[in-house]
Amino acid sequence: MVEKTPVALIVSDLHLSDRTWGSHPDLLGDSYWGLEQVVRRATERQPAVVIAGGDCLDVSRPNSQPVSEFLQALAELQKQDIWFWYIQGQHEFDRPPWLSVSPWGTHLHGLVGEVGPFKIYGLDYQPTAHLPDALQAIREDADVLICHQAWREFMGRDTCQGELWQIPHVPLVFTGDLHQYREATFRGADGRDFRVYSPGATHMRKIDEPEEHYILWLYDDGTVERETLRSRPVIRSGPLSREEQLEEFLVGLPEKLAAADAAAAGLPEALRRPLVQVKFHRDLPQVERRLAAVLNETASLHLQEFTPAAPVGVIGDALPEMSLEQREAVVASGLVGCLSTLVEETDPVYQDLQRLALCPNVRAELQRMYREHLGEA
Ligand SMILES: [Mn+2]
Repeated sequence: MVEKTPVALIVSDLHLSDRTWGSHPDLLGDSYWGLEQVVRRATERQPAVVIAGGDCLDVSRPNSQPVSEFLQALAELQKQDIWFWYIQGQHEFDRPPWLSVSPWGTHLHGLVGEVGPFKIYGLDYQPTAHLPDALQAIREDADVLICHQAWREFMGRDTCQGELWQIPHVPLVFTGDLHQYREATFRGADGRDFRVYSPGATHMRKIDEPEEHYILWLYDDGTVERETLRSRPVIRSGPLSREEQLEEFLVGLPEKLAAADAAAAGLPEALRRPLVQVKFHRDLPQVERRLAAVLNETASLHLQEFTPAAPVGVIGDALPEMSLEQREAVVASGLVGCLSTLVEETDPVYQDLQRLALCPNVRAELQRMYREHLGEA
């Protein structure tokens, strides 16, 4: 069977930067590898255009390497006559956009790009106050929107800039900003149904983001297909409340590390180092030392301490229809363990609640989250 030729490769939140986590300088190269995979797959499948949905760069005052890597990627696409269209996210926002230093690539903001049967309209990140007008200004002949916003339907009421149903007339929307894959159908104010895709980021930018990452292929019949990118391996402990749970995790860890190493075959050297996230009850003794003894510097360790669970009577009574045994299991898993009984783990609300549950200072964390969602962090 002949493989269909895609019209466009769609990617978002490449966040080109040397390091992802200031706290873990041993983790390098994830964002460059994301871009490399994009160029490689575009080279193999030859879409007419690569479209980037914002946050191509991580900051609006980047150092030279991210810019230089992007220039090389664009030169490579130019050599093959694959267009590159982009919009800006809040992270990289500048006038003129950084990517305009390249002769290749088109800043699609406010323009309609015609490719295959599509007329694709680009909209840079808009602050809340400007979004309604910007949406109304989407050109009437456009049938695809590429944008970069926090939408209420995906991110919750308190942190959003707008609501997807406000988007006029286009039947297909791609949005950056949510570092998570989503696809859903919504009904617009005009009564039409339209499809929305969030490709998610190309790599993990925060410890609680999903470890799966994707690019999207758009075909001329309007179908969209996702393809998994390869990423640094991640091992997560789940909440460890009791000594037996910690012991079990430590015993099983070498096997998990071996599996992670096998899964990392073929990745660039810097990405083969797995990321190990361990959430533990603060009363468990010497957790870091015991983990370090097993890891022997072969992994990047992210520790998250949590505080004691409330007594069974407090949380247990509020849990719906569970046997005493199930309740005890949930309560023993701590505050974080309880969250998953109330909110789906894939729900962004879950991630926010989890952050708040694990942080030492709720007020400071809320302020940080507020700034992040405004794009000021
Ligand atoms: Mn982003």
